[in-house]
Amino acid sequence: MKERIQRLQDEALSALQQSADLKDLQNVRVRILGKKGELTEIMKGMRDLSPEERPLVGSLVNTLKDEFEAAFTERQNALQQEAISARLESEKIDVTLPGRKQITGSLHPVTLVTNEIVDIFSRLGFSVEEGPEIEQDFYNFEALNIPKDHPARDMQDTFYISEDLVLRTHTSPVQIRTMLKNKPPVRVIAPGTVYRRDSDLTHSPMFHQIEGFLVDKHVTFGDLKGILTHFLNEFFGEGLGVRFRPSFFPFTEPSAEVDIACVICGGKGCRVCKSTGWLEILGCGMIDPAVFNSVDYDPAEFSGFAFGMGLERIAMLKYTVNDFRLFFENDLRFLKQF
Ligand code: 2U9
Repeated sequence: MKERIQRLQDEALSALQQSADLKDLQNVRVRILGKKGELTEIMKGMRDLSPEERPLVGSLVNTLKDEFEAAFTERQNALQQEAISARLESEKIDVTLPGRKQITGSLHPVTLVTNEIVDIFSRLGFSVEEGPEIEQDFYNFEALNIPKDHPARDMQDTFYISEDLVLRTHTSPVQIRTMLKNKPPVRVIAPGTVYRRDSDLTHSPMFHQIEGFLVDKHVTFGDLKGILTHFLNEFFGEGLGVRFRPSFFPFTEPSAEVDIACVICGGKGCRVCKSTGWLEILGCGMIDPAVFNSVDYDPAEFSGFAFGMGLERIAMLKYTVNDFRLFFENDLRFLKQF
């Protein structure tokens, strides 16, 4: 029996040493200490031993068991360490390699000019208002003093959804909604998408506008000139040439168009300004009393001014973009330059 135990001890310890991985190691354990393991069999056989032999064999079995457990733990630790080292080796990363390029988006030039214009007017106390793009006839035309027979209402110029619903042709209905909700004084800037049935080299059926208006007691055309001149100097630079020319809009009286000295030639005359030295940049005027009547403001008590500009045109002049269609093509080679 003693020899059998001794043999088993040599065999078991050498099997542990030779096990190549953790699975192998577990198999050795089962083979020795499992339910039908060799050491288990020896222990079962102990009941057949004489009382004199039993303590000696018992002590040998216990020693074998302790040594086996100790060797098992040692080998297990060694194999686990080997597994970790192998994994570290196989998953090694070279931190000196260049990183993967992060592709970051950029703001669309129309968004950039919108943000800048909103910032300038925010500093003057204007707040931003928005409204629906599908608009009722009343807000888009009627309240703005655009009569039933006005050409702007023609099917040729406006997208009709039904007899009473249109895709808004300007952001002016936002101002009507604002005035119906608030009593003066009001100071609002309204950026947004607008739609017109126009599509050629310089027109898109969808484009962007920003309009502003201010209503209070004693507002004059002088206030309008002052605010817009300040805005244009902030946006295009100090000392910019600015001129106001008489014009006509149904919703303002008197009305004006504003020109700035050509941003390309500085006023000398070039292809962009068609040799005039000037570029038309926005429209404006004193809000027509008829508009005040439709929102229940008393034109005897209040006066105000309004202005509007096309944002694609502003972006073209600010960033010297010569083709209007670039704003709508979403070509990343163009967009990522901003
Ligand atoms: C209310 C009263 C008056 C807004 C105005 C203009 C002049 C104007 C155009 C510029 C180029 C539109 O994008 S564009 O085609 N706009 O010339 N807009 S006055 O006047 C208003 C607006 C709302 C209640």
